[in-house]
Amino acid sequence: MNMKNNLKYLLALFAVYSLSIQAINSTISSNKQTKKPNLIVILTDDQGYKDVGFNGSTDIKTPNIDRIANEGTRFTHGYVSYPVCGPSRAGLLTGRYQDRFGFVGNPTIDPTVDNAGIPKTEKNIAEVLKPAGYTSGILGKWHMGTHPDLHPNKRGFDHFFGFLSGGHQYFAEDLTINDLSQVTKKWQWYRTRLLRNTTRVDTTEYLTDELSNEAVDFIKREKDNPFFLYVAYNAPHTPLQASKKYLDRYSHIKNKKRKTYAAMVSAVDDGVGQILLTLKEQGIDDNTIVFFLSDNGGAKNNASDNGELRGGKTDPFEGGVRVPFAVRWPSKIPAGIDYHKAVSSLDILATIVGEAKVDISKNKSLDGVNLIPYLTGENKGQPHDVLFWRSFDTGWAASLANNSKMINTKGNAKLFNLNDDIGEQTNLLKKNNEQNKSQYKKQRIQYELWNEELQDPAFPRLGTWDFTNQNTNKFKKEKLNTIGKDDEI
Ligand SMILES: [Ca+2]
Repeated sequence: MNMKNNLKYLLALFAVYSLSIQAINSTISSNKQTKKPNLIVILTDDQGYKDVGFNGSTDIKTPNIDRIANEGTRFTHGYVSYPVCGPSRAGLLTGRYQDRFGFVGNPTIDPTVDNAGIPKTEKNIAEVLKPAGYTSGILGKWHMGTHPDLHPNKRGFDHFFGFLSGGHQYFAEDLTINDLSQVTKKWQWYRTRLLRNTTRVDTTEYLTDELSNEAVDFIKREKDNPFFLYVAYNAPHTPLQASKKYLDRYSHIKNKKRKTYAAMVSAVDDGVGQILLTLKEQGIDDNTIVFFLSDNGGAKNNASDNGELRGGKTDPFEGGVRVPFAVRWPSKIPAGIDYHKAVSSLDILATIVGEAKVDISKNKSLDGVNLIPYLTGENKGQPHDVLFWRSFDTGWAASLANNSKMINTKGNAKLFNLNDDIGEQTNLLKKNNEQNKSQYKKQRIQYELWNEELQDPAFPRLGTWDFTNQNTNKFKKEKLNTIGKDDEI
């Protein structure tokens, strides 16, 4: 072979090589495009609406949480389906109003009660995504039942690291109870040792740090699978406890409760930073949808700040149900957008189902919608004509339609226009205006129709556990209440 032929041969070889590389690149790129998106839901507990930088916090710095909003969408009108932990989480996880299946309050943590959680007739996000090839993990607070049959591993989650009840002590040395069956007095369940799946484990670090480290490990381990990671921080729920590392950042805050609360939020923020960094390092940043929100508004006992919003945790007012809420998905959602139409935690399941193209035609119908077309501008409408809230135990009803907020508390009627009264200070029904009365009646009728679809309480709630003989199975169903039948306008 002479030199000319050699050159021809080499050029031909190079052409074949280039074509192969192109083909490989194109296959990789098409795999990337068609790979189902990962979903991470970072949920905080009892965090105030204003206690993130992206909602205007001045004393608490949350640069990492803010990245989710700044590099994605900030929801100014982001709602949860109930202003208390348990029901709110049941709504988020199923994408359905939790009262549809009788989840009206925080479930008892009596481990002998096999129905105090999400019933088997409902599917949570992990269960919905499993047939589509997803691996799911939950870190932190479960609160969806303590009976072995209701354990996260029995409810679609491949990996669980955390605790089953509704709150927890933050320092490892305080986790001394081996099992819920050993609890003899109220709140002692906050001291159970953590569980890795069904095994009790000893830990050494501040709880929020433990959960963040686990999130990093999960992402690294599962990066090649489509995954759902539910990071259910119990911070900044009481007890107010923070480690020195975070307290030192807020030595200038004089109020001790607020200082500790700020430090607890700061620990979560560090965790969010670790999660975002890991996604980038593992090359799955673009293909991962990250939601951040709180499970209800700031509580009265944890020094949280709901800003201009009225009330807080447990209330039908905005301070109870409107929460810090943002989503980031670099490959699809434009950066730095504020979205002002009402969205709900109920939308999270519908969003991943829509984007991962999971067939749920045989499942019960969802109350949430896929938010992505609204966030890309493809759909100019509003995700929800109306959102509803019902508190069976305390007897109030509420709805929101085009920023018109209806509240009824045992017959006491209120109507607010959030467009110019975000603090719900002016009850428009006091103005003796026919238009306002008719708007109220319209929302009440809508509410009653929705209420007809709901169920009575399905299980005993927290506080009904008799510690002496743990006899909550004697729970009897209450009669359906009749809130709002005698509205006085
Ligand atoms: Ca909560």
